[in-house]
Amino acid sequence: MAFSKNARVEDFPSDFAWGAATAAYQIEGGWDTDARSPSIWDTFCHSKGSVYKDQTGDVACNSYQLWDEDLKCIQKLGLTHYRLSFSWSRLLPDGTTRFVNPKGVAYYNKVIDDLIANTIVPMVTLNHFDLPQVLEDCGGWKSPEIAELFDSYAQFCFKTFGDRVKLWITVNEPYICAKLGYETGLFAPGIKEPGTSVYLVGHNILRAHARAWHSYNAHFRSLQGGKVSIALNSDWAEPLDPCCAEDVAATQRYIDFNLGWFACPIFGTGDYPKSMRSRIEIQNLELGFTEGPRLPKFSDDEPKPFGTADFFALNYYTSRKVKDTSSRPSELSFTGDQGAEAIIDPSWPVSGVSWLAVVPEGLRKLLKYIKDTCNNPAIYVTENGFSQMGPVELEDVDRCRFYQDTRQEVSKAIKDDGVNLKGYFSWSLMDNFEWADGFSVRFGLFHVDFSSAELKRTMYRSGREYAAVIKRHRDCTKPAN
Ligand code: GBH
Repeated sequence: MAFSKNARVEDFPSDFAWGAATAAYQIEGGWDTDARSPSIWDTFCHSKGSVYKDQTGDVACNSYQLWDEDLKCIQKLGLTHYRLSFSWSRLLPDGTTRFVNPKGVAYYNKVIDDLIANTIVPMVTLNHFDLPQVLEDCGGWKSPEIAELFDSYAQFCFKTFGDRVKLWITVNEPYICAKLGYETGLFAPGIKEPGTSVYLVGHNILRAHARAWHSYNAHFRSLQGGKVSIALNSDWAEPLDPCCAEDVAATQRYIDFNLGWFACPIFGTGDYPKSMRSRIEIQNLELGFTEGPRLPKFSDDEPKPFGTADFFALNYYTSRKVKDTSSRPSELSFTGDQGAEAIIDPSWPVSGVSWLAVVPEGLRKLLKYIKDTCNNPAIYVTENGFSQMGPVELEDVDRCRFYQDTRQEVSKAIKDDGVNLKGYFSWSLMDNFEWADGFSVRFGLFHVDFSSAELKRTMYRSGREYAAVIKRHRDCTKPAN
């Protein structure tokens, strides 16, 4: 019984990827160093009242200078994989390939080379929320031209780093980027245009992603042999009242509006979920909205998203109970279209931030759902983690428990549900700039002392436990000789 919480490492495939993830803006700092131009997050943070205590990522973990310290953290954990993102505006300060910043290229070359020298596999995200501000000034993700610009950036990265990087993520969490950036305005660029821009942005991200995947497929795959996907975040969801047909339908809608929005075009029908099309149509009539279709169509004149992922990249954090609200009158908004209210079950413990109800079994269920609805793809969990708020606890026993429970669920997904799970990346390698929550929320396996100039990294207990798991797994899968 005492060991029931510990997943059997033997249940994980011998080539399982044990990783941790970060994102450029959250860790790098050096926001105006060496020709880097501002991203929308620099602008957002520098405008007062957007982020907790007006904190910024100007310095963050200073990984632009302190990469060696990050590498030590990665080595101490014994990670097999490390997921990082590139800062587009560091590599291409005017957003285009007209000018390449050699210092930016040198920085990422060093990171990648050091990882490979230590037999750590890099997984690179091309854009993790930090769109170059110059491109935002021309319409950003709302502009149709962004797809081509993103494709050029992606091809530049494949060309420059693809001899060594074999796992690519085009865009991180299009759902969050579109909804928080352009619907609620809680994230950069802070635009509040409910019910309209969110779908346009989602659409242009899909177009951009599809172009980049097709470029890789046509021009790089045969030579470089890598894989390209897009990281989709999703809650798991269950009906508030399982006996209520409306709640059951609303739950499916909730998943459709979250995961299906991007997964259906890529892994499913090739189009947006039917429930999205029909709910938006109903709301248009209801609200007398006549200015255009809101949810765009995929054009026949350019690469389509269907089939444009070589694996499924899932970011999972939490779960919700869902209540139908489709007959409630609403304003023009994404949530009104969805016709569903998301509720945190009072029996679920909440970690740090209020949105993060701890539901490890939701991950197992979501993995099974993806297996069943997305044609049994190879899956990486590209993010999953547990936050702390308030006083630092280096002995982070709640986080340890969370990771133990999660590994247990993940091992069941592999062993009992036959999910083709290739790897798991914990969010995050170290405490970092947690977007609108600034430095008040800590997700790290390493603590970062933001009050000291050295930004000292110290392993949490959860980091020690993760290192032990990875080591046990390595020992038990080592070929005998
Ligand atoms: C991921 O987003 C990100 O990829 C990563 O960069 C981030 O650090 C990590 O999660 C932890 O948040 O309830 O209105 O306050 C996960 C998506 C975005 C979900 C923020 C919760 C809070 C919005 N998260 N959101 S709100």
